[in-house]
Amino acid sequence: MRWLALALAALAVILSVSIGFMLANPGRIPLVGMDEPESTMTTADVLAHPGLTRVGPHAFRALVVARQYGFTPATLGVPVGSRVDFYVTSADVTHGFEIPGGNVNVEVFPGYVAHVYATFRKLGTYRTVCDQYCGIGHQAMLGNLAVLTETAYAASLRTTQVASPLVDGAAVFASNCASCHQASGQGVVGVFPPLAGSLGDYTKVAGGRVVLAHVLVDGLSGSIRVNGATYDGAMPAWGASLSDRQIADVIQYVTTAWGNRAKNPPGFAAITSAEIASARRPALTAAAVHAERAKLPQQ
Ligand code: HEC
Ligand SMILES: [Cu+2]
Repeated sequence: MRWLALALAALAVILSVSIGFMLANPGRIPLVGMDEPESTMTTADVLAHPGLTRVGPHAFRALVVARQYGFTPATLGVPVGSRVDFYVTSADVTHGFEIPGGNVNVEVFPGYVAHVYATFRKLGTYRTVCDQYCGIGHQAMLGNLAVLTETAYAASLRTTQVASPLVDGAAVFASNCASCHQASGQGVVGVFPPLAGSLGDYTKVAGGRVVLAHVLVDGLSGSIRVNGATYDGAMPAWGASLSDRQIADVIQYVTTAWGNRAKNPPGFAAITSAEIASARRPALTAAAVHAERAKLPQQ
Protein backbone atom coordinates (compact mmCIF):
# COMPACT_ATOMS: atom_id res chain seq x y z
CA MET A 1 0.00 0.00 0.00
CA ARG A 2 2.99 2.28 0.24
CA TRP A 3 2.82 3.10 -3.51
CA LEU A 4 -0.76 4.23 -3.05
CA ALA A 5 0.19 6.60 -0.26
CA LEU A 6 3.03 7.94 -2.40
CA ALA A 7 0.75 8.40 -5.39
CA LEU A 8 -1.84 10.24 -3.29
CA ALA A 9 0.84 12.45 -1.79
CA ALA A 10 2.17 13.27 -5.25
CA LEU A 11 -1.34 14.07 -6.47
CA ALA A 12 -1.95 16.33 -3.48
CA VAL A 13 1.28 18.22 -4.19
CA ILE A 14 0.43 18.64 -7.90
CA LEU A 15 -3.12 19.80 -7.13
CA SER A 16 -2.12 22.28 -4.47
CA VAL A 17 0.68 23.74 -6.61
CA SER A 18 -1.56 24.15 -9.67
CA ILE A 19 -4.57 25.47 -7.75
CA GLY A 20 -2.26 27.77 -5.82
CA PHE A 21 -0.84 29.07 -9.08
CA MET A 22 -4.31 29.73 -10.45
CA LEU A 23 -5.40 31.58 -7.32
CA ALA A 24 -2.20 33.61 -7.22
CA ASN A 25 -2.36 34.48 -10.92
CA PRO A 26 -6.01 34.92 -11.82
CA GLY A 27 -5.18 37.05 -14.86
CA ARG A 28 -2.52 34.64 -16.09
CA ILE A 29 -5.00 31.81 -16.61
CA PRO A 30 -7.36 33.42 -19.10
CA LEU A 31 -9.41 30.30 -19.61
CA VAL A 32 -9.95 27.13 -17.70
CA GLY A 33 -11.02 24.10 -19.68
CA MET A 34 -11.51 20.42 -19.00
CA ASP A 35 -11.35 17.31 -21.11
CA GLU A 36 -14.75 15.66 -21.22
CA PRO A 37 -14.27 12.33 -22.95
CA GLU A 38 -17.83 11.02 -23.00
CA SER A 39 -19.72 12.63 -25.83
CA THR A 40 -23.08 11.76 -27.33
CA MET A 41 -22.29 13.85 -30.39
CA THR A 42 -21.53 11.67 -33.43
CA THR A 43 -18.96 12.29 -36.13
CA ALA A 44 -21.81 12.58 -38.64
CA ASP A 45 -23.48 15.35 -36.54
CA VAL A 46 -20.29 17.38 -36.45
CA LEU A 47 -19.41 16.88 -40.13
CA ALA A 48 -22.95 17.84 -41.20
CA HIS A 49 -23.41 20.93 -38.99
CA PRO A 50 -20.12 22.66 -38.22
CA GLY A 51 -20.83 25.98 -36.52
CA LEU A 52 -21.50 27.80 -33.27
CA THR A 53 -24.84 27.65 -31.45
CA ARG A 54 -25.89 29.57 -28.34
CA VAL A 55 -27.39 27.01 -25.98
CA GLY A 56 -27.80 29.17 -22.85
CA PRO A 57 -27.24 32.74 -21.61
CA HIS A 58 -23.54 32.04 -21.13
CA ALA A 59 -23.20 28.75 -22.97
CA PHE A 60 -22.26 27.89 -26.54
CA ARG A 61 -21.74 24.70 -28.47
CA ALA A 62 -19.10 24.74 -31.21
CA LEU A 63 -19.05 21.88 -33.72
CA VAL A 64 -15.65 22.07 -35.42
CA VAL A 65 -14.30 20.05 -38.34
CA ALA A 66 -10.51 19.79 -38.70
CA ARG A 67 -9.11 18.95 -42.12
CA GLN A 68 -5.89 19.49 -44.06
CA TYR A 69 -5.34 22.43 -43.56
CA GLY A 70 -7.89 24.37 -41.60
CA PHE A 71 -10.81 24.36 -39.19
CA THR A 72 -14.45 24.86 -40.14
CA PRO A 73 -15.62 27.28 -38.88
CA ALA A 74 -12.27 29.04 -38.80
CA THR A 75 -13.66 32.06 -36.94
CA LEU A 76 -15.76 31.99 -33.78
CA GLY A 77 -17.06 34.89 -31.70
CA VAL A 78 -18.67 34.73 -28.23
CA PRO A 79 -19.53 37.27 -25.53
CA VAL A 80 -17.15 37.44 -22.58
CA GLY A 81 -17.95 35.04 -19.74
CA SER A 82 -19.22 32.31 -22.04
CA ARG A 83 -18.54 28.63 -21.61
CA VAL A 84 -17.93 27.01 -24.99
CA ASP A 85 -18.19 23.25 -25.40
CA PHE A 86 -16.13 22.24 -28.42
CA TYR A 87 -16.95 19.02 -30.27
CA VAL A 88 -14.15 18.46 -32.73
CA THR A 89 -13.70 15.78 -35.36
CA SER A 90 -11.40 15.25 -38.32
CA ALA A 91 -12.45 14.85 -41.94
CA ASP A 92 -9.14 13.25 -42.92
CA VAL A 93 -6.03 12.55 -40.82
CA THR A 94 -5.08 13.00 -37.14
CA HIS A 95 -5.03 16.67 -36.12
CA GLY A 96 -4.88 18.58 -32.88
CA PHE A 97 -7.12 21.34 -31.52
CA GLU A 98 -5.36 23.66 -29.13
CA ILE A 99 -5.98 27.15 -27.79
CA PRO A 100 -2.58 28.37 -26.60
CA GLY A 101 -2.72 30.08 -23.22
CA GLY A 102 -5.23 27.71 -21.68
CA ASN A 103 -5.70 24.03 -21.30
CA VAL A 104 -7.83 23.33 -24.36
CA ASN A 105 -5.66 20.78 -26.13
CA VAL A 106 -7.02 17.60 -27.66
CA GLU A 107 -6.06 15.16 -30.37
CA VAL A 108 -8.61 14.91 -33.14
CA PHE A 109 -9.10 11.62 -35.00
CA PRO A 110 -11.35 10.77 -37.93
CA GLY A 111 -14.37 8.78 -36.74
CA TYR A 112 -14.17 10.16 -33.18
CA VAL A 113 -15.51 13.31 -31.55
CA ALA A 114 -13.23 15.04 -29.05
CA HIS A 115 -15.14 17.11 -26.46
CA VAL A 116 -13.41 19.85 -24.52
CA TYR A 117 -14.77 23.01 -22.92
CA ALA A 118 -13.47 26.31 -21.69
CA THR A 119 -14.89 29.46 -20.12
CA PHE A 120 -13.64 32.68 -21.71
CA ARG A 121 -13.42 35.36 -19.02
CA LYS A 122 -11.13 37.84 -20.77
CA LEU A 123 -11.74 39.97 -23.85
CA GLY A 124 -9.42 39.34 -26.75
CA THR A 125 -8.78 37.08 -29.68
CA TYR A 126 -7.46 33.59 -29.12
CA ARG A 127 -5.74 31.49 -31.77
CA THR A 128 -6.97 27.97 -32.43
CA VAL A 129 -4.14 25.83 -33.76
CA CYS A 130 -3.45 22.29 -34.90
CA ASP A 131 -0.58 20.96 -32.79
CA GLN A 132 -0.22 17.57 -34.50
CA TYR A 133 1.94 17.46 -37.62
CA CYS A 134 -0.62 16.63 -40.31
CA GLY A 135 1.17 17.33 -43.59
CA ILE A 136 2.87 20.02 -45.63
CA GLY A 137 0.37 22.79 -44.83
CA HIS A 138 0.31 21.99 -41.11
CA GLN A 139 1.75 25.23 -39.78
CA ALA A 140 -0.92 27.19 -41.65
CA MET A 141 -3.69 25.32 -39.82
CA LEU A 142 -5.04 28.18 -37.72
CA GLY A 143 -8.33 29.70 -36.68
CA ASN A 144 -9.44 32.21 -34.10
CA LEU A 145 -11.97 32.82 -31.39
CA ALA A 146 -12.93 36.39 -30.55
CA VAL A 147 -14.17 37.11 -27.02
CA LEU A 148 -16.34 40.20 -27.33
CA THR A 149 -18.35 42.53 -25.12
CA GLU A 150 -22.09 41.74 -25.19
CA THR A 151 -22.62 44.88 -27.29
CA ALA A 152 -19.97 43.95 -29.86
CA TYR A 153 -21.31 40.40 -29.93
CA ALA A 154 -24.86 41.63 -30.58
CA ALA A 155 -23.58 43.94 -33.32
CA SER A 156 -21.69 41.05 -34.94
CA LEU A 157 -24.93 39.04 -35.06
CA ARG A 158 -26.73 41.84 -36.87
CA THR A 159 -24.14 42.03 -39.63
CA THR A 160 -23.45 38.31 -40.09
CA GLN A 161 -25.23 34.99 -39.83
CA VAL A 162 -22.56 33.50 -37.63
CA ALA A 163 -21.18 34.86 -34.40
CA SER A 164 -18.29 36.62 -36.05
CA PRO A 165 -17.15 40.21 -35.69
CA LEU A 166 -15.93 40.55 -39.27
CA VAL A 167 -17.41 43.00 -41.71
CA ASP A 168 -15.21 43.69 -44.69
CA GLY A 169 -13.55 41.53 -47.30
CA ALA A 170 -9.95 42.17 -46.27
CA ALA A 171 -10.77 41.12 -42.69
CA VAL A 172 -12.68 38.03 -43.85
CA PHE A 173 -9.66 37.13 -45.98
CA ALA A 174 -7.17 37.67 -43.17
CA SER A 175 -9.10 35.45 -40.76
CA ASN A 176 -10.25 32.67 -43.07
CA CYS A 177 -8.17 32.50 -46.22
CA ALA A 178 -4.68 33.88 -45.65
CA SER A 179 -3.62 30.79 -43.68
CA CYS A 180 -3.62 28.87 -46.98
CA HIS A 181 -3.55 31.44 -49.81
CA GLN A 182 -1.18 33.75 -47.84
CA ALA A 183 -1.69 37.45 -47.14
CA SER A 184 0.13 38.18 -50.40
CA GLY A 185 -2.37 36.06 -52.37
CA GLN A 186 0.61 34.10 -53.70
CA GLY A 187 -0.42 30.77 -52.13
CA VAL A 188 2.14 28.00 -51.70
CA VAL A 189 3.34 26.51 -55.00
CA GLY A 190 1.88 23.03 -55.54
CA VAL A 191 -0.23 23.15 -52.34
CA PHE A 192 -2.46 26.23 -52.19
CA PRO A 193 -3.06 28.02 -55.50
CA PRO A 194 -2.28 31.72 -55.82
CA LEU A 195 -5.26 34.06 -56.07
CA ALA A 196 -3.02 36.90 -57.28
CA GLY A 197 -2.91 37.23 -61.04
CA SER A 198 -5.26 34.30 -61.77
CA LEU A 199 -8.87 35.18 -61.00
CA GLY A 200 -9.34 36.84 -64.38
CA ASP A 201 -9.94 33.25 -65.55
CA TYR A 202 -13.26 33.54 -63.73
CA THR A 203 -14.16 37.21 -64.11
CA LYS A 204 -13.45 37.46 -67.84
CA VAL A 205 -15.64 34.61 -69.04
CA ALA A 206 -19.40 34.12 -69.27
CA GLY A 207 -20.68 32.16 -66.28
CA GLY A 208 -17.42 32.65 -64.40
CA ARG A 209 -18.89 34.71 -61.56
CA VAL A 210 -21.41 31.98 -60.73
CA VAL A 211 -18.66 29.35 -60.64
CA LEU A 212 -16.55 31.62 -58.43
CA ALA A 213 -19.51 31.98 -56.03
CA HIS A 214 -19.86 28.17 -56.03
CA VAL A 215 -16.13 27.73 -55.23
CA LEU A 216 -16.66 29.81 -52.08
CA VAL A 217 -20.04 28.39 -51.04
CA ASP A 218 -19.44 24.70 -51.86
CA GLY A 219 -15.64 24.31 -52.03
CA LEU A 220 -13.48 22.92 -54.83
CA SER A 221 -11.59 19.66 -55.18
CA GLY A 222 -9.86 18.05 -58.11
CA SER A 223 -6.78 18.80 -60.18
CA ILE A 224 -6.47 22.38 -61.47
CA ARG A 225 -3.73 24.39 -63.17
CA VAL A 226 -3.08 27.93 -61.97
CA ASN A 227 -0.31 30.21 -63.24
CA GLY A 228 1.57 27.20 -64.67
CA ALA A 229 1.50 24.91 -61.60
CA THR A 230 -0.78 21.98 -60.77
CA TYR A 231 -2.89 21.81 -57.59
CA ASP A 232 -4.93 18.88 -56.39
CA GLY A 233 -6.08 19.85 -52.95
CA ALA A 234 -9.37 20.68 -51.30
CA MET A 235 -10.73 24.17 -50.89
CA PRO A 236 -13.11 24.07 -47.90
CA ALA A 237 -16.77 25.06 -48.40
CA TRP A 238 -17.57 28.36 -46.67
CA GLY A 239 -21.36 28.35 -47.12
CA ALA A 240 -22.02 27.16 -43.58
CA SER A 241 -19.59 29.40 -41.74
CA LEU A 242 -19.71 32.69 -43.66
CA SER A 243 -22.76 34.85 -44.43
CA ASP A 244 -23.79 35.92 -47.95
CA ARG A 245 -22.39 39.33 -47.20
CA GLN A 246 -19.05 37.99 -45.94
CA ILE A 247 -18.65 35.77 -49.01
CA ALA A 248 -19.57 38.62 -51.38
CA ASP A 249 -17.12 40.91 -49.57
CA VAL A 250 -14.25 38.43 -49.66
CA ILE A 251 -14.81 37.77 -53.38
CA GLN A 252 -14.78 41.52 -53.95
CA TYR A 253 -11.48 41.64 -52.06
CA VAL A 254 -9.75 38.77 -53.88
CA THR A 255 -10.88 39.92 -57.33
CA THR A 256 -9.48 43.43 -56.77
CA ALA A 257 -6.43 42.98 -54.49
CA TRP A 258 -2.84 42.29 -55.63
CA GLY A 259 -3.36 43.89 -59.05
CA ASN A 260 -6.28 41.58 -59.89
CA ARG A 261 -8.57 44.53 -60.62
CA ALA A 262 -6.66 45.11 -63.87
CA LYS A 263 -7.42 41.50 -64.96
CA ASN A 264 -11.18 42.03 -64.78
CA PRO A 265 -13.07 43.00 -67.91
CA PRO A 266 -14.04 46.69 -68.26
CA GLY A 267 -17.15 47.47 -66.22
CA PHE A 268 -16.91 44.27 -64.12
CA ALA A 269 -19.46 44.68 -61.33
CA ALA A 270 -18.83 43.33 -57.84
CA ILE A 271 -20.62 40.08 -56.95
CA THR A 272 -23.51 40.91 -54.61
CA SER A 273 -24.90 39.20 -51.48
CA ALA A 274 -28.01 38.37 -53.52
CA GLU A 275 -25.90 36.46 -56.05
CA ILE A 276 -24.33 34.49 -53.19
CA ALA A 277 -27.77 33.75 -51.74
CA SER A 278 -28.90 32.26 -55.03
CA ALA A 279 -25.57 30.43 -55.51
CA ARG A 280 -26.38 28.47 -52.33
CA ARG A 281 -29.16 26.54 -54.04
CA PRO A 282 -28.87 23.77 -55.03
CA ALA A 283 -25.99 22.68 -52.78
CA LEU A 284 -23.11 21.23 -54.84
CA THR A 285 -20.25 18.93 -53.98
CA ALA A 286 -16.69 20.25 -54.27
CA ALA A 287 -16.19 17.79 -57.15
CA ALA A 288 -19.25 19.16 -58.99
CA VAL A 289 -17.81 22.67 -58.69
CA HIS A 290 -14.56 21.32 -60.15
CA ALA A 291 -16.52 19.99 -63.15
CA GLU A 292 -18.18 23.43 -63.62
CA ARG A 293 -14.80 25.14 -63.46
CA ALA A 294 -13.41 22.75 -66.10
CA LYS A 295 -16.26 23.72 -68.47
CA LEU A 296 -15.55 27.46 -68.32
CA PRO A 297 -14.31 28.86 -71.62
CA GLN A 298 -10.50 29.10 -71.62
CA GLN A 299 -8.92 32.54 -71.53
C1 HEC B 1 -7.38 25.07 -45.85
C2 HEC B 1 -6.76 25.80 -46.93
C3 HEC B 1 -7.62 26.81 -47.65
C4 HEC B 1 -8.34 27.85 -47.11
C5 HEC B 1 -8.44 28.22 -45.65
C6 HEC B 1 -8.93 28.54 -48.23
N1 HEC B 1 -8.61 27.93 -49.39
FE1 HEC B 1 -9.13 28.54 -51.24
N2 HEC B 1 -8.29 26.88 -52.02
C7 HEC B 1 -7.55 25.96 -51.32
C8 HEC B 1 -7.11 24.92 -52.23
C9 HEC B 1 -6.26 23.71 -51.85
C10 HEC B 1 -7.60 25.24 -53.49
C11 HEC B 1 -7.43 24.45 -54.78
C12 HEC B 1 -8.42 23.28 -54.80
C13 HEC B 1 -8.11 22.28 -55.92
O1 HEC B 1 -6.96 21.91 -56.07
O2 HEC B 1 -9.08 21.86 -56.60
C14 HEC B 1 -8.31 26.51 -53.33
C15 HEC B 1 -8.94 27.19 -54.37
C16 HEC B 1 -9.49 28.46 -54.26
C17 HEC B 1 -10.02 29.24 -55.36
C18 HEC B 1 -10.04 28.83 -56.82
C19 HEC B 1 -8.73 29.22 -57.47
C20 HEC B 1 -8.71 28.90 -58.94
O3 HEC B 1 -7.82 29.42 -59.64
O4 HEC B 1 -9.58 28.13 -59.41
C21 HEC B 1 -10.46 30.43 -54.84
C22 HEC B 1 -11.10 31.57 -55.60
C23 HEC B 1 -10.22 30.38 -53.42
N3 HEC B 1 -9.62 29.17 -53.10
C24 HEC B 1 -10.53 31.40 -52.54
C25 HEC B 1 -10.47 31.26 -51.16
C26 HEC B 1 -11.03 32.22 -50.24
C27 HEC B 1 -11.64 33.55 -50.62
C28 HEC B 1 -10.86 31.70 -49.00
C29 HEC B 1 -11.32 32.26 -47.68
C30 HEC B 1 -12.75 32.47 -47.53
C31 HEC B 1 -10.14 30.44 -49.14
N4 HEC B 1 -9.94 30.22 -50.46
C32 HEC B 1 -9.72 29.66 -48.08
C33 HEC B 1 -7.27 25.99 -49.98
C34 HEC B 1 -7.83 26.86 -49.08
CU1 LIG C 1 -3.69 19.52 -38.70
